[in-house]
This record gives sequence, C-alpha cells and structure tokens, in this order.
Amino acid sequence: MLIRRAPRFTSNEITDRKVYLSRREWMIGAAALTLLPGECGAATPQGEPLGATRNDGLSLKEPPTKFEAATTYNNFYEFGVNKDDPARLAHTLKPRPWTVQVDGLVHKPKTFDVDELSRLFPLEERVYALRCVEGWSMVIPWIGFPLASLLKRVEPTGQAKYVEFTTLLDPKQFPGQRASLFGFALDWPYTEGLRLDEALHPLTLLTVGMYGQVLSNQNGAPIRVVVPWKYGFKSAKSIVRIRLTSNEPPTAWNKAAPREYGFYSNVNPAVDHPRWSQATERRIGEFRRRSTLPFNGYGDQVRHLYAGMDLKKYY
Ligand SMILES: Nc1nc2c(c(=O)[nH]1)N[C@H]1C(S)=C(S)[C@@H](COP(=O)(O)O)O[C@H]1N2
Ligand SMILES: [Mo]
Repeated sequence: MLIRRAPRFTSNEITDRKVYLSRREWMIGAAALTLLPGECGAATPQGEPLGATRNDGLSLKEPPTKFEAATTYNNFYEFGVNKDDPARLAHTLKPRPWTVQVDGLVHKPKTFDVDELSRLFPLEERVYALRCVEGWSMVIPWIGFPLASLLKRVEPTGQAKYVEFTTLLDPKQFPGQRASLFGFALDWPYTEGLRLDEALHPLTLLTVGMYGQVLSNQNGAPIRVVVPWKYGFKSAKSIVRIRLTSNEPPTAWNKAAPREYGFYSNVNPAVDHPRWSQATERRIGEFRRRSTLPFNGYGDQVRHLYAGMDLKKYY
C-alpha cells in the first residue's frame, strides 16, 4: 500500500499438505490428552493447538502457503509499515483477556469474551485464498465461525444496513499507533466495514485460529474477520467492536487514500489500482505470477450481491 517489496518466499517453501495435516492432527490429539476438566475456559495463547471441523465445501483445493511465510510476511500497520514488523513487534499485543462489543442497530447488544465466542459457535477450518491489494496472495487454513452466526444472535434491527469493525486502539501495545515513530499513520483505530448482506454471507468468517493453532498476534489475534472475495485490507485484525449502522461506515484506507481504496474493494482484475495493475498476482511461494480472478475466485458464490452495480464506480 505504501511500500512495495517482492515477496522473499520461493516454491520449495510451500508446505506439503500431508505433512501439515499430520502435524495438525498430532497437535489436536496432544491437546485433548493434556486438557484437564475445568481447563477448557483457560486463556489460550497463540500457537496452542485449536480443534476445528474441516469445511471441505468452502475450502480451496490448493496447498496452503507455508506457515512460516504466513506468520512473517504480514500487513499490520499498527506494528509498522514493513512486512516483517508485525512478526518482530507483535509480542507487545496482549490477546487475552479480550472482549468484543457487538452493538449499534441490534435488539440484543452484548459484549462477548473472545473465548466465550469460540465456545458458543462451532469452529470450522476453511482454506481460503487471501489477495492483498499490493499484488500478492496466500492460501491459509483459517479456523473460525461465520460472522452471520454472531450477527443473528444479537438480532439486527430493520434499520441495520452496514457492519463496522474496529481494531483495538492502544499505542502501548501497538507501536505503529505512536505515529511519530514511523512518520506514517492511518486514522487510528483501524476501522473497516461491510454491507449487511456481505457480512451475513456464509463465506465471511470471524477467525480465531489458523493452521490448527490459536491465531498468532501478527495475524490479528485474538479475533479478526476474513472476507475472501475482497482485498486483504477489508479483513480487519484484532477486533474489539462490531457495530451495526444504517449508513456506510468510514474506513481507514478509504479515508487515507479514497481514490485508491474504495468501500467495496472486491478483488477485480479489470479495475486497476491508480498506481499499478490488478490483473495478476504472485502466490507467496510460487515463482510465476498468475492471473487474478474476479472476486478472488469466489464469483459464483458472491456475484449476485452486486447485480446491477457498476463495479468500476463502486471499486
Ligand atoms: N487492524 C489491521 N487490520 C489489517 C491490516 C492492518 O494494517 N491493520 N492490514 C490488512 C491487510 S492490507 C492485509 S493484506 C491483511 C493481511 O493479513 P495477514 O497478515 O494475516 O496475511 O490484513 C488486513 N487487516
Ligand atoms: Mo493488503
């Protein structure tokens, strides 16, 4: 978005799917053995094994990006603007205890403890592609539950038309929010938004883990949203508030550069970023660039949401 740098990962670093799966099953088994009764509600730090049922129907049939790459090549401007800043600095984020306030135009507003959410809603594993607006992409086995499950529980009112996500604001935990350190600042806290029908779409996942583990800080612990048909910046990390609104909520990147980052930000190879083409991308771990697919490959599932809309205008 500001800094462009070629990904450092090559094809020999792609995780072999079988190795990853067997390691994951081993970890889940080990977790079951070591958990004593009463420990289930205990704080779950990053990297702990996290069980989930694979949703094959909503999973990509592609090998996941190497875990090492997915946890060291990140965008998380709260930790700085370089790809390796989040992995280096994210230890200052304290992901437990953590609450998520769900409010606005709902009949039953409630503040949830993040571990309560993981118990309320069955956790699924879904392999999604994530396409960054910068021209790279990853394939990540996320663990989470549909945002729709949570939204239905708080009962949106008839006035609710949009959903706003807010990332934690705390310069003590996020060095990038101490703007003077980096000379660049978004308007903190980072906010993002979806139309209510996009938020209710079954693909939209509230995510608490990945690769069979509790989510690492640099990937948005303890809870982040993942919207696979949109550019990565729509998938806000470390969320403390989900608010239902009647008007389109302002969003961090749109406020910073409105010509470059629209509210919709659907992955669209036909609409260039003002400073570069969006026609191709590089899967981290691959050598050759590949064509970018409309809606990041999820067109059959989401195209109907935008029927009749000019997607060049609503970029
Ligand atoms: N709060 C917050 N959320 C964020 C960002 C950020 O800077 N701050 N970066 C976004 C961008 S640009 C991308 S591509 C994805 C990257 O997610 P990943 O590091 O888990 O791959 O997170 C998104 N969510
Ligand atoms: Mo991104």
